[in-house]
Amino acid sequence: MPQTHYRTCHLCEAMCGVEITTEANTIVSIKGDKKDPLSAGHICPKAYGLKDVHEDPDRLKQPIKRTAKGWVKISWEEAYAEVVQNIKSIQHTHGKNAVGIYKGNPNVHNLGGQLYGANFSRSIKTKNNFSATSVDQLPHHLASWGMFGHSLLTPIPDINRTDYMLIMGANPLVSNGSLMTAPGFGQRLRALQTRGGKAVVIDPRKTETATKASEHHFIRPGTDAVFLLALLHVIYDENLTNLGKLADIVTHQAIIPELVKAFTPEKTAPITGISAETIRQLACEFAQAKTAVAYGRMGLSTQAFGGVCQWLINVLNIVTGNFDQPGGAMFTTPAIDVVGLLGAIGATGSLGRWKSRVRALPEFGGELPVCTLAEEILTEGEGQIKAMVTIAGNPVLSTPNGTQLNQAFAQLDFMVAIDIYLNETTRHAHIILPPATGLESEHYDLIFHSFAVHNTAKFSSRLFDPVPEAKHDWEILQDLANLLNGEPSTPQEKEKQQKNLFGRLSPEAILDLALRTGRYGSKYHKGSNGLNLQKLRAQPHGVDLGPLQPSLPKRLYTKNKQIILAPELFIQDLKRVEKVFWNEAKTPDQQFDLYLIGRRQLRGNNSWMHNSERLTKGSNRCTMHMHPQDAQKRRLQQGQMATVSSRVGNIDIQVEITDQMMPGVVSIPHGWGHHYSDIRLQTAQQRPGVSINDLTDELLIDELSGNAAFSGVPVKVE
Ligand SMILES: Nc1nc2c(c(=O)[nH]1)N[C@H]1C(S)=C(S)[C@@H](COP(=O)(O)OP(=O)(O)OC[C@H]3O[C@@H](n4cnc5c(=O)[nH]c(N)nc54)[C@H](O)[C@@H]3O)O[C@H]1N2
Ligand SMILES: Nc1nc2c(c(=O)[nH]1)N[C@H]1C(S)=C(S)[C@@H](COP(=O)(O)OP(=O)(O)OC[C@H]3O[C@@H](n4cnc5c(=O)[nH]c(N)nc54)[C@H](O)[C@@H]3O)O[C@H]1N2
Ligand code: SF4
Ligand SMILES: [Mo]
Repeated sequence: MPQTHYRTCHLCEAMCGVEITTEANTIVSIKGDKKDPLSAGHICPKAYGLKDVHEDPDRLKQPIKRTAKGWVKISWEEAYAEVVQNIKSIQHTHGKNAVGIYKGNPNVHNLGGQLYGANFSRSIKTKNNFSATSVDQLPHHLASWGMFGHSLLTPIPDINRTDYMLIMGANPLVSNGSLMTAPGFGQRLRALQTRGGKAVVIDPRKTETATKASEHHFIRPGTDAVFLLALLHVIYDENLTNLGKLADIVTHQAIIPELVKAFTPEKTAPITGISAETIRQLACEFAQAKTAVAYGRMGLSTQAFGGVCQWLINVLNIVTGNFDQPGGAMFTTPAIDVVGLLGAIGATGSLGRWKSRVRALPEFGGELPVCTLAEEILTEGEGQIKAMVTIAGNPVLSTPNGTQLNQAFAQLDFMVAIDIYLNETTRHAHIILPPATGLESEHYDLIFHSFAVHNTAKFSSRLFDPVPEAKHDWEILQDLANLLNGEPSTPQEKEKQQKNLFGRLSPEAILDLALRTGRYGSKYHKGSNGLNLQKLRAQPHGVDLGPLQPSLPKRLYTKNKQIILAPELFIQDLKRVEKVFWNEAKTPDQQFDLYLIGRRQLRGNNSWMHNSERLTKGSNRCTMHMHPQDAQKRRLQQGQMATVSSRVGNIDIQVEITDQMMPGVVSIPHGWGHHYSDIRLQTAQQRPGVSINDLTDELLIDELSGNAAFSGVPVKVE
């Protein structure tokens, strides 16, 4: 008898509802769940990846250890003992900071990882914490921290109700939205256009989103800060500001016109490649639209002025009256308000409490920028990293100058990876601890419910039982934390341990507590409406909690519940913008005469789903896109191999000539490069591709936040 199971896909931020049919314990179909209140039936090709990962013969199910004779299976007890012994002895000899931690993207899509990750990190007590945040959205956090007082209080574009959407450095038609959980983005875009609205894309590539949008303009990579300053210049120049109901709670209003004064459309056009006329048109349209929202994502965060860009996006929304208003940028009111829970314990973010040892990059929210990880391992001296713990991350492929990190990992005294695959990063581990994953896990998205364009709550029970000896991420993290902490030796320690929820409760129990005491919880809403885990389990499609609602000033975490329109750190950083762009018009230098940018692909998920035949089959996708003019100049033909080099390295890659690229800019997807013979990724190795991060440069960063600047890496092509 076929059975039907409903759950939320945890692979990306879109949180699509899926309907999975099984027969005799085998998946026979995966479809979109039409009754899902958020995704209404939408899924992407990766949804079938749920089956592929579940059934993948290469997926690890038991701890393995690297020995002279290759990888051997060991018991959990043996693995734990060896991990704990090594971490303790290295910390004893070299100090706490000698152990580094890197947490990758799937942690954020994992209930247990989210709940237990911090507790685990505390048991290591290192300042060398790294994560994928600093190759991704760190500038968003910085802007929120500076302006709203909480690094996670993230404004979300209310795409369902807006009349005008300015999309910069994002390709939601492929990515399905990021810091904007918006499954079925294409449909939402069509609905926006059908109701007479307009979507404008600013991107150095005419992306899938740009093709469907109302208008697209090429921009020279890395110059968005200047473009945004010019938009604001016009808006002030033409008296188009209108703060509306926020006027009384926004500080520093007078300083913005001063800051943007010099950035005239005429002066900035040669820098950005967007004409003065277009800038004027876009600024007026945006400010005069009934409702409008500016949204900037990866392409804006991962550039040298990522922080400034995300700040200016917020400023643009605020000064045009498009903030905390339907159709503008709004905050969610989720069933479990992670932002509020962290706020209640004062965990609102931090900057620069300590610096990295080698390059003196600032701490942010307890982490250091990952672009400095390799040098922290390679540079000798006190505080050098001697051991690593990686958790659901593949930084050899996902962080700048992966070649260097690959070398650095190879010389560690000890490394343990909590991961489901033996891949480019985990091959350096001495021990790999593989968790149960995906369809074997219960799931509630703590993070992306908070970033969604509509409020819902959805719980997924597990579909399959993992192998009997399996452990979930949270169990591994908690077991290791307990072993590292040891038995409490003083009454105070004992009391502290007893108070620690994570020592006593399962993820489901914590989830239930958080739901019951949350905004819609059964503690406050008696009768049938109040949420708790039992109620949510009984609603397999999830529950609809309504559209985004205005919530200011209550939600702010700043001192007087005010929005700080121009935080000092951004005012200061504008000097760097002026220095770079006013002094030397930003043109590539003579040796590296092209700009390199990235390209996400619909049938890929960062680096780790290429072992699915279904997602990788067909013609080679790891290609370099290049404008016909640039190809002609270099006498390159369609499909030919070319060598691309940057300051840090070079790769050979097939050329795809397309006028969808801005002249002078080339694009390569990330997450490829599965060519090591000792990795257990049999399908991926048939189409290994090459890694763009063997070209990206660990020295190219947003100096303010420490975030990697992937956008616009200078390269040459031969
Ligand atoms: N050049 C360039 N580089 C980029 C980007 C770019 O656009 N351009 N994008 C950046 C962005 S946005 C991100 S988020 C990062 C991602 O960077 P990472 O997080 O470092 O890399 P992923 O490819 O997501 O690797 C995920 C790892 O988690 C493992 N995994 C999967 N599921 C589970 C699970 O349930 N439990 C555990 N323990 N492990 C699991 C996989 O096997 C894999 O090893 O890459 C960044 N790198
Ligand atoms: N299919 C698929 N979906 C995914 C992922 C995946 O790997 N595959 N990854 C997930 C993750 S971890 C994330 S963080 C999100 C990211 O979600 P998005 O941010 O929507 O994804 P990207 O495709 O990286 O979009 C970045 C865009 O910025 C453009 N760009 C590059 N440089 C510049 C610049 O200097 N200025 C401007 N204006 N644009 C620039 C690029 O051409 C690209 O179109 O996607 C998520 N969804
Ligand atoms: S868009 Fe994301 S959440 Fe939706 S099916 Fe695809 S991978 Fe899963
Ligand atoms: Mo990401």
